[in-house]
Amino acid sequence: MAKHTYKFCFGPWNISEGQDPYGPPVRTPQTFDWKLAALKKLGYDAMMFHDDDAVPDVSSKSDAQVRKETRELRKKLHDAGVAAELVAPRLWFDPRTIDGAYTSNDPQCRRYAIERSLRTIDIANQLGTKLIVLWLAREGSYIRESKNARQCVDYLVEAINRMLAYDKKIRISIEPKPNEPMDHAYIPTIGHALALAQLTSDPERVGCLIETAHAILAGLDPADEIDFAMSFGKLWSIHLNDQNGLKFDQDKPFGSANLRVAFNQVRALERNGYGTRGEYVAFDVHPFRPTKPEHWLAHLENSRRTFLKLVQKARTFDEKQARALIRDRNYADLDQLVIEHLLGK
Ligand code: XLS
Ligand code: MG
Repeated sequence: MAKHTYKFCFGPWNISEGQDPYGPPVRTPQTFDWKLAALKKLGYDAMMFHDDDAVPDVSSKSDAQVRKETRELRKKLHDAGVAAELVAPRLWFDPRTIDGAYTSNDPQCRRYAIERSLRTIDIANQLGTKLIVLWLAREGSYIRESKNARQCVDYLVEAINRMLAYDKKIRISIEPKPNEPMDHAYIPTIGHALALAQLTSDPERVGCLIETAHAILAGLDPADEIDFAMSFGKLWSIHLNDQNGLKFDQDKPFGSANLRVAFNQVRALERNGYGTRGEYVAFDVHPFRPTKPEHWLAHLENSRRTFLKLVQKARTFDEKQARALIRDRNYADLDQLVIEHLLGK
């Protein structure tokens, strides 16, 4: 197995304030500068951004103002020695995307979504990254009869084609999630994302991003999603976290709910050489709501710690014995081999 080192990343939204649908924030927001300093202190390598993490209220600002603020951010990142991994348009907050962004029934709203995405590309270019992420949050339906799903696939392809034509060098990673905030999303899994890529004008530049919790919410094993995406050479970023079954999107620390599922994700990343082509390991994790401000970074520190320990577990797993048990079709002992390896001495 490859013995490369990994590079780590998180986004400003991962130092969150604890709001949920039933209660307000419970921690006072920190400034961007504080978050960048925290990222440095934790020894992470890169930060990921939504367009409005880079330029707050991006939609209400002129092109010149957006360029100016992005330039200032670029300098901050440069001075801190921190890379920008990716930029994602945060389309799901704006009133114009209330019924979907690229797949809204209203042509003006669809136009807004595309124009905002092109601006995201400008921001990414200025920050020195060619990776654009699309979490297709509101591209789905609350009730099926409200939209034409066949038409919506065409809308998604049209939006992606506009982005690909706007900049011939960008790559787009689709981050699928099966539900929430919608009842059902149009692109729920990696298979859907990669199939959609084939309909676009440049399939080579359309790949995916797997988030552990989203795969689990789709009833899938994230390790299999990793192997599938990497068979196509299309896993360009990953959001590791955890999820305790079919609930709301929990974004727990990596390995928190199911260590074995986490181990298998690391094993899949290892066997496919994830990271050797410059990809980052990002943790899309959130602090538990009761977290005190003085413990605010623990979920990020702990997720990386667990990840690195699982890398060691993947590298020291007795592959020879596993192969022998597989040959003998002795899956009971293979199961126990994994359990005892994870339990340690
Ligand atoms: C939300 C998504 C989001 C993306 C980037 O669940 O994970 O945070 O990672 O838009
Ligand atoms: Mg994510």
